Amino acid sequence: MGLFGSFLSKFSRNRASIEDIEEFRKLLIESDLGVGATEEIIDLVKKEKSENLENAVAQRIKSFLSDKPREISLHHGEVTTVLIVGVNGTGKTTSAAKLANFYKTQGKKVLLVAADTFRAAAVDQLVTWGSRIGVDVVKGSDNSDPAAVCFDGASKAKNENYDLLIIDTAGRLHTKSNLMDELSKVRRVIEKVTPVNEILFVLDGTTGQNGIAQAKVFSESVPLTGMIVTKVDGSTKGGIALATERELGVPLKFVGVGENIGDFKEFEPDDYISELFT
Ligand SMILES: Nc1nc2c(ncn2[C@@H]2O[C@H](COP(=O)(O)OP(=O)(O)OP(=O)(O)O)[C@@H](O)[C@H]2O)c(=O)[nH]1
Ligand SMILES: [Mg+2]
Repeated sequence: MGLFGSFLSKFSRNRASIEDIEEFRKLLIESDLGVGATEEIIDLVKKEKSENLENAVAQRIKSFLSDKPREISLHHGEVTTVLIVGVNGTGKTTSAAKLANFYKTQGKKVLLVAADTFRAAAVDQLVTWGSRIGVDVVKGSDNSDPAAVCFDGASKAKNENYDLLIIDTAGRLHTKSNLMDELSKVRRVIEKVTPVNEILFVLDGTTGQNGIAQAKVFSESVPLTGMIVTKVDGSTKGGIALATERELGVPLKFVGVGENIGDFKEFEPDDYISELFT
């Protein structure tokens, strides 16, 4: 049984001691749930009748979650455009490829755009994924304007009736305002061709509380519609994504659980909570 669940079942059997509560608090903080959520859960543990405790904690965690849709709704006969954004190294390119594969295996016609034009290696990385999964990739010449590559990709997707257009952007530090402006420009330019339906923020599950600040700044430049949390393998449970969703109301949509193309799933709140408890 996981630590979280074993604490809760202990608390529902016996009165929680001060030491146990402190240990539980430490565990919640280490899981990156954030101070606010941690204190709410600790208060429940102190107050709730023991036989209701697990249910009460599950309900409380649910109350942290957004009620915005988690599914990407594909519009029949039109291209659905997804922009992938985030700071450096969080797993954007891998997630773009995973997402492309996810829809390709559902029979959708998917186009990828390599808009990280600063590094030839970044373009090659996406092109390699594209050929492995059998998805077309649009790329520009080295150091070309990312917005121009996106424009070309959007035009191709629209003219050639793709179902889904997934655009991988360069990693950018949220503290660099010129890079954040570039992202707004990319969005504006794509929207000359077709609406941007989804802007997914890729959050590294191992990044700690700084993830919230990153997401906040990105959301000031472009309207985030969802998140992908990555590297939720090993001991990481993705608590930072929950904390970010609680703070910003941006729904977590997908979870990356490894480096392989299939290590990817839709986020299911009920499954997530029951995994915490088992
Ligand atoms: N364990 C694990 N590794 C992952 C996951 N997603 C991505 N990675 C790894 O994280 C590293 C960075 O992934 P990329 O997809 O290149 O990240 P990026 O955000 O595109 O990076 P930049 O373009 O440089 O900003 C690679 O070694 C990936 O294999 C995941 O879900 N689990
Ligand atoms: Mg990349």
